[in-house]
Amino acid sequence: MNSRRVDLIGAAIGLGGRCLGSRGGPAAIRAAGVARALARGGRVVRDRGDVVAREAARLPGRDAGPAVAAEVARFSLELRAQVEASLDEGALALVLGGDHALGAATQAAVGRWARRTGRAAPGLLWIDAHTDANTMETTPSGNLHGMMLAALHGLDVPAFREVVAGGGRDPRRTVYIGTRDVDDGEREIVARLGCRIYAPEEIRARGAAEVAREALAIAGGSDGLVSASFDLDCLDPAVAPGVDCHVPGGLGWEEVEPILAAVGAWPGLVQVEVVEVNPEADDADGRTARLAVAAAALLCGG
Ligand SMILES: [Mn+2]
Repeated sequence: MNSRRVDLIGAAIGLGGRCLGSRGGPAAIRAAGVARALARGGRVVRDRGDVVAREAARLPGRDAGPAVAAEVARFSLELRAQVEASLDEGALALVLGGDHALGAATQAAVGRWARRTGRAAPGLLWIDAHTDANTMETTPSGNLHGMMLAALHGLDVPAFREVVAGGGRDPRRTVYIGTRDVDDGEREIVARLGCRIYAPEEIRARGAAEVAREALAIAGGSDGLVSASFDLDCLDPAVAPGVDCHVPGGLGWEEVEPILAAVGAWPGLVQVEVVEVNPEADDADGRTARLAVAAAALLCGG
């Protein structure tokens, strides 16, 4: 078992989502025992604490307005610095979320770390019901948690402009898994960029283990370096109700588990995150937070 250190970083943000509930995600995942689960798996865990988004006045309508954009940007620069520091120390950075807007910071941190150390941008496994590839022009909802991959892949999203600077990622090494809710504008963007999408039907038809192998080969490229972002809404809402956006037709835990295990066993894994846990929508017994703990343990090689 790899005894490499895991750095826990909470990303307490809900501003990028439909509601603010996801800001309680890191606390819920900690309360469900994430540190204990990682320690049981033989990992040395250091908790770097939470990066916390402040309140910001949201304008009615599709564009949440300048206060939200400014606070998302401020929060993201702080989170990006935490993840970069962790990568510089050779730890596996595990980020707990928090709405998925946090991905601009975490994935830009991976890209910046790679460039700074003379590497190509690592590949990215995006395990999510959504492609998160909208821009302000294409987004139906206006929610920033659906735009950060557009920004990371070089499209202009003003709120993330400074955050992704120097940290852009290679879309041909970005692979979506379990994705099934793609807006029209996103479909065009993702196809043009050349990202691979494994929808739930393909995973069921071919088997999760085979899809995981193929996805890791694409994302790994020639150097094998990858990061992984796991949105709990990849799972079916009947399995994981405690999320911000419920999309029917999702994967079962038995389908996601081998994928997370394969990612966690991948030697070139540099950063992972478990996001979109919304305790306000979860079962009374915290079922989704417990699944987030199990996912984190698998992603960290436990
Ligand atoms: Mn999602």
